Amino acid sequence: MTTQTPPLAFVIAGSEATGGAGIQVDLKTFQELGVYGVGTLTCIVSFDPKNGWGHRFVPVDPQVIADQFEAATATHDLDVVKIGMLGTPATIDVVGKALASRPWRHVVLDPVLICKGQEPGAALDTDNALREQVLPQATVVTPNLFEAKTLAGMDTIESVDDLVEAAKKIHARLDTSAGPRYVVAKGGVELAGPDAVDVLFDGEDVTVYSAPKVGEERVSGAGCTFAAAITAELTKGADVKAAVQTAKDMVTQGIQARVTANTPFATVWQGAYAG
Ligand code: PXL
Repeated sequence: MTTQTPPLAFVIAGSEATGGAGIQVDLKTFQELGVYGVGTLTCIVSFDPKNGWGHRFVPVDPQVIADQFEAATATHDLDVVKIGMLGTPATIDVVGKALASRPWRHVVLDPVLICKGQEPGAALDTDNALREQVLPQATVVTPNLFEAKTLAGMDTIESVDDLVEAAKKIHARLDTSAGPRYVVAKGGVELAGPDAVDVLFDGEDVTVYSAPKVGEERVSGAGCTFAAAITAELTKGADVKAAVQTAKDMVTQGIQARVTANTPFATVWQGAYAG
């Protein structure tokens, strides 16, 4: 009998009960790319079908988050982690401290800033906590257009040049003393033009990734799939440039094969990725 150790990736994220976003997507993406997934749950989001599919949001107790992190990291030697939805300053505090308690080869941050079910007053506190406690620890950050505007402090992003400027501004907030840091700013369907454009800034060079848009509608789970695919590829030893290309390919194919449902939006099918 041979024993085989697959590559192991860790994700700290929320549950989205329909299977279309959050940690469900992260673990599916890891599996699709041949990576064994280990997950710590931060919150539970249940859309409300009686109420316009609004987000019902319940945070996991901070001590329970710390306990999950302890169990996961004591069981496995994990050196690559993806951070998804955190949701409250208390969650950000416990995750920020847990991250800082040990070294990582890569911390991939999908800076999920808002969830419709949260109190509006809490959003600014949450944004600030994320910016102060988690963002500096990230090696790769994957903001969408809205998150890029917020994190860069820009009013508008209307062109690929603006997107590059945002990526550079966000890069300036990362801790480059410990090694190279990367920002992947995603244009998505909201950035005008025929193509879905993403830009990678590594502190020196800009790489532009482009693929024809698949429709003009947002598809749920694209951001989660993208960051999770980067995480899986980095776990397997890819460099960041190549990991982003694989993630882009997987999301494009997953949107082409999207899963329609009773929600007003479709979701990415990770299983469509042909490699
Ligand atoms: O797609 C962003 C996202 C991430 N994580 C969770 C979510 C959502 C959006 O609904 O619910 C848990």
